[in-house]
Order: sequence, then C-alpha cells, then structure tokens
Amino acid sequence: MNFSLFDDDDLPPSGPQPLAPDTMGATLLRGFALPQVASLLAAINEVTAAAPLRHMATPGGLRMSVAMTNCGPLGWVTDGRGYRYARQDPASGLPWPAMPAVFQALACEAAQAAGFPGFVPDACLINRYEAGARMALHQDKDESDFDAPIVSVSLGLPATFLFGGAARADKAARIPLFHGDVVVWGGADRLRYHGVAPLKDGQHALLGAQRINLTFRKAR
Ligand code: MD6
Ligand code: FE
Repeated sequence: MNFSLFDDDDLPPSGPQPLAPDTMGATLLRGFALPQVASLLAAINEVTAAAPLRHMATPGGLRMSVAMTNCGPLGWVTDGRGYRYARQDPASGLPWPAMPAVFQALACEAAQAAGFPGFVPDACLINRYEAGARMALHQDKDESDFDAPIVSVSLGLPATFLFGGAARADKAARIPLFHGDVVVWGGADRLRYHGVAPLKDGQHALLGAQRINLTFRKAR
C-alpha cells in the first residue's frame, strides 16, 4: 500500500507561476485543489444528479464533444440560439443547483492566491472530457465584467491546455494540466484564445477514464 498524498501522475502543490512565459494575466497553481478533492468530487456528484451532464449543441448545430452542466445562479448554455448565461437549466426548466460551499471557497482562495481578492463567482460550468473530447480555440467573452478573473480547476486525467494569443490564428502554447491544478485567468490576457487538445485515453485512480474541469466566472 502506498500512502503518498499524491498519485504518480499528479504534481505536488507549488506557488503561483505564469501559465506561459508570455503571460502576466494567467496564473497556474499546481496542485492547489488537491486538499479539497474528496469534497469536490462529492459535490460534483450532487450537482450532476440534479442537473445531469449533457452534450450541448453549438449555434451551428454541432454536438459538443465535451459534456456540460452548471451550478450557481447562472449557467453557461449553448444551442441554436447562441451562447449565453441562463438562470434555468434548459433540460429541466429548473434553476441550476446551488453552488456548493466547497466550490465557492476554493474559487475565492485560488483567486486570492493569484492576486484577485474578493472574487465571488455567480456561475460554475462543469465540463466532462472523455477520450477524444476536445475544446476548440475560443475566447471567453459571454461575461459582462472582464475585470473579474476566471478560475479553472482540473480533475482526473491530464489534458493539454492550448494557450493562444489575441487572434485565433496566433500560435498556441501547450501546457499540461494535471489532477488538482488550478488556473486563474484575468487582467490583460482575459480575452486570449484558448482550448483543450483531444483527451488521451487513460485511467485516473479517482476519476477513471475522464477529466472534469470546473470553470468559475462572474457572469453578471
Ligand atoms: C477546460 N477551460 O479547461 C476548458 N476558459 O476544460 C476553459 O475554456 C477556460 O480553463 C477560461 C479560463 C480558463 C479555462
Ligand atoms: Fe474558456
């Protein structure tokens, strides 16, 4: 039996570092979420029981390879009418599940560690990647307040994060993100293109064959 706090493919926590050499606005907190993982997974199970993960459609009618749901007052949705934040889950007509306290606390603490004190998210998008799922290069621009940061938590299988520039055609840096890593993104680089490379097959000790990403935003 191995009682190490960290799985072999997880890196131990370390202090804040820039996500890429040419950014001041995106901070990587390696392993920041590891102490909260058990509570985070329990909370994810509660949210997804009430608002199941589903493959939404892009405005152009394509099925997204990433399955999504939300919690908190607002949820990010996409369908034939476009991208937007909505107070209700379109699948049920009910409000999104409340944001679990452990989510709220982690997002606030991570933002503070990266130099954004007082972050209070009103939306948490939950993304589930299975093998082959990817997120094409995009900008996060459906929020009304670009001064607030975005806090992004990676759980489960590792992924390659693509960190591009101000234009879609700019070459993207490739940054590995592991179980427990947190990225805080704000300031000057808030509108840079970014995405996730197709998830590689694998088995994570706690999450199995998937990667879960929590993305906290102040949408309004
Ligand atoms: C993901 N993340 O990591 C997708 N957006 O699965 C994002 O699209 C993202 O991680 C804005 C800020 C941080 C992110
Ligand atoms: Fe994004």
